[in-house]
Amino acid sequence: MSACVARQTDQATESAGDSSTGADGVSDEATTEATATTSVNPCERRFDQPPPDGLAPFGFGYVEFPEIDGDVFRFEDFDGDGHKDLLALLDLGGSDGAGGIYLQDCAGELRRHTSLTIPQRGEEPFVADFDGDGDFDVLLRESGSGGRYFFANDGYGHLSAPVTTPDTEYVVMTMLPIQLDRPRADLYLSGGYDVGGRIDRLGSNHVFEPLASGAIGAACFVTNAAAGDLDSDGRDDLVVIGSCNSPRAYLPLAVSLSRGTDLALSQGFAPELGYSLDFCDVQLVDIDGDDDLDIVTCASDGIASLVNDGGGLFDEPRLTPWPHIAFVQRLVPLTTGDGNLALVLQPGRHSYWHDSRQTWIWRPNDDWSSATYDEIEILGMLAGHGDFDGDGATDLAVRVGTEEGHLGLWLSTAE
Ligand SMILES: [Ca+2]
Ligand SMILES: [Ca+2]
Ligand SMILES: [Ca+2]
Ligand SMILES: [Ca+2]
Repeated sequence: MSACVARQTDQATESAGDSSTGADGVSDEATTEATATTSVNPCERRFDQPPPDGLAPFGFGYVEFPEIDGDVFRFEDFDGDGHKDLLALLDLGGSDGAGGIYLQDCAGELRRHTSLTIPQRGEEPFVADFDGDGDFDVLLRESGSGGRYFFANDGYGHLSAPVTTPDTEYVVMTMLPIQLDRPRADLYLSGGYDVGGRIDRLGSNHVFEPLASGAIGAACFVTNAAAGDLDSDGRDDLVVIGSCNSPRAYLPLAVSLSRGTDLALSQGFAPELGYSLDFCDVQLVDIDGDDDLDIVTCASDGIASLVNDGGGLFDEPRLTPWPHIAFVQRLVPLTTGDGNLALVLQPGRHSYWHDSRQTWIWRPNDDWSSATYDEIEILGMLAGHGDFDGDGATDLAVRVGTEEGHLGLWLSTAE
């Protein structure tokens, strides 16, 4: 945990003269809303009373922020002070999209810092350093398109007006940041069938340009993807899942390893597995404690896991049967208070046929041959995850409320 430091006041002073909401849709509210912060003892977190069947029995505390509206939340250190901050986004894809950055102090309190107006079709946010200047920027995908809106961070958590990259010439199935040349993040875009995929890099004009293209990713219709350094060479690698109507090329799960600023397909797992891998999050997490990233996702009959040999080569998928898998689209790995890995599972946001707030905590045995699970009440829909408080363990953000959503945080208290 980083040392407790008082919030610097120079940034608030610096931006005090810029309080208007201009044509760029970005305003600064640092000074006007600073007093909203609740005062507690320095570096002691407050917790609200969690439900008895929530995540508290698994080593989590709960804190709710009714004053922070949002449907989607992301944690990163936007002002570079060592504390993760919050990006909260509301009504993505709708006509009234809005958002803001909240800075975190060492007591875990959040103070509204900047607002942003979301372009009408902006959705699916990504936070990464796309321009390589050492701070976290924000990218929104244009709904149903390959278009993008880029917001540059000035290093202090103020975002620029969005710069638009036009739609691509082909249908983009999936998009995600990938670090092939750290600290800069590029953007992976999957096409379909003969298109393959593409890596785009942000240009100096803040518009993305193709960097590499070809059979990147390889699955026909990529439904989910994840990037992480699978072979420990310092560059991100790529895992995609998807489906394809052309049997010859059917690769429900494909692994591509970085080769410079390109990616080369290294493994594909094919339909003779007897089940499909599709439509659920892919997560890269060390499931066997050997310090390399393994793969976890959903299969048609349970949870699928693939173990890394340390060099980015994977064993055949291992299936842990689980009866409720058909409803699951959201999968978040976290560590419970006993130090073991668990998965939090929820139906997707658009699972209208099902209670999208239904939540399970799923805990595998040592060799993942079976698992125990409990249905739990986490008070909202999964809306983000990451290490919010800097203790190295994953925390969960939930969207609380049925009409307007606000932030609820499940914070790991495991030492
Ligand atoms: Ca910060
Ligand atoms: Ca940046
Ligand atoms: Ca790598
Ligand atoms: Ca591992």
